[in-house]
Amino acid sequence: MDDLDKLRTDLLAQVDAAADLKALEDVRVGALGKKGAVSELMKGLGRMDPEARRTAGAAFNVLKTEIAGAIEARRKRLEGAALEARLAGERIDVTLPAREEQRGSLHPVSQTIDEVVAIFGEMGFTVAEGPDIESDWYNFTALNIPPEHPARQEQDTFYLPGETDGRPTVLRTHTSPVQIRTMLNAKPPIRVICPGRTYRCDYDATHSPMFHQVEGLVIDETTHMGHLKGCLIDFCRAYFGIDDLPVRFRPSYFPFTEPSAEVDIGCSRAGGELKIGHGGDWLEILGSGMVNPAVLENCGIDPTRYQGFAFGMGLERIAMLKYGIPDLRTFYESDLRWLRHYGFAALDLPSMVGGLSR
Ligand code: 2NM
Repeated sequence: MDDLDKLRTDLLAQVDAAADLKALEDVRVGALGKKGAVSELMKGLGRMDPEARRTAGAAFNVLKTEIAGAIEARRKRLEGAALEARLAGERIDVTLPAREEQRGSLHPVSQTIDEVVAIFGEMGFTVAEGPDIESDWYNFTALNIPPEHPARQEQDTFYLPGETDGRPTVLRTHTSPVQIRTMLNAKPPIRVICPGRTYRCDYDATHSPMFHQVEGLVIDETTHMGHLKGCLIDFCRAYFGIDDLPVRFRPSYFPFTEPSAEVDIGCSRAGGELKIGHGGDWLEILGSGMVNPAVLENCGIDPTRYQGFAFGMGLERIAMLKYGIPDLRTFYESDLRWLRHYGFAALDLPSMVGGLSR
């Protein structure tokens, strides 16, 4: 039985020495597997005489049970240790500060549209929209822009292939076609503003082939130039947030308005730096005028009964002036650092682009 004791000691030492589950399984196969040391002993029982077989069999079974028990105990230890190691590796520190959430904000152009819409919304205007692709009748003819006018030339206007309603097709060069459509479809009184994309063949630091405009239109029986002046003075002061901002109306010419006036606001250019407000200098900010009776006629509105005023401004331009943005082209470069810098905090109000429509 010395041999059996030695085997027992040897196998228990192997079990103790197994450093991981894989090594332990090798030990199990070497001891209890089909050709394992203990199994080989069992096979020898058949060659013994009955008396010896009974004693040896009992001893082998005790050994087998002991080794199996030791392996099982060792397996539990190793599994526990493996779990501990995994948990330690996956431990997270729940007291660490949370990562800051990346918040989106409205593009400065959208925010400026919202601001302008909110100001005119207070005055009772609704928002009207129309297609970017127009026939030259809506974009030029209805607006009393003559066939030989330079704005109609290919140098200034994007003409698209094909005709629309039997007329040349253009990308609208202003949002005035929306006002033409409004006059054709609605009865006065009319009070709309039309923000949207516009297109002209032009590209430098202050011109982009695609840019945005807001135009406005008011038509009623008694609307006169005093309304135009009051409305636009209020708008300039509200938009720039200066209650006593100087506003000046300077005679001008547009085919679609008569009389026409350019609107300037007070500013100072002392030391080469532009400051909006008081200062003795003037800065052009929008165009305006009383709607030309010929335009009313083109839109089926009786000019002997109705009159009105209209105005238009470049959105990027008024955004650049208010927020000190020096280059128009940066509006469309999608540079995240620029957008974060000028992309101000999200408004409390939901975006009103398209949201004040009738
Ligand atoms: C401007 C300046 C002056 C204008 C006129 C019209 C319409 F359709 F009523 F005739 N829409 N927009 C207008 C008038 C636009 O932009 C500088």
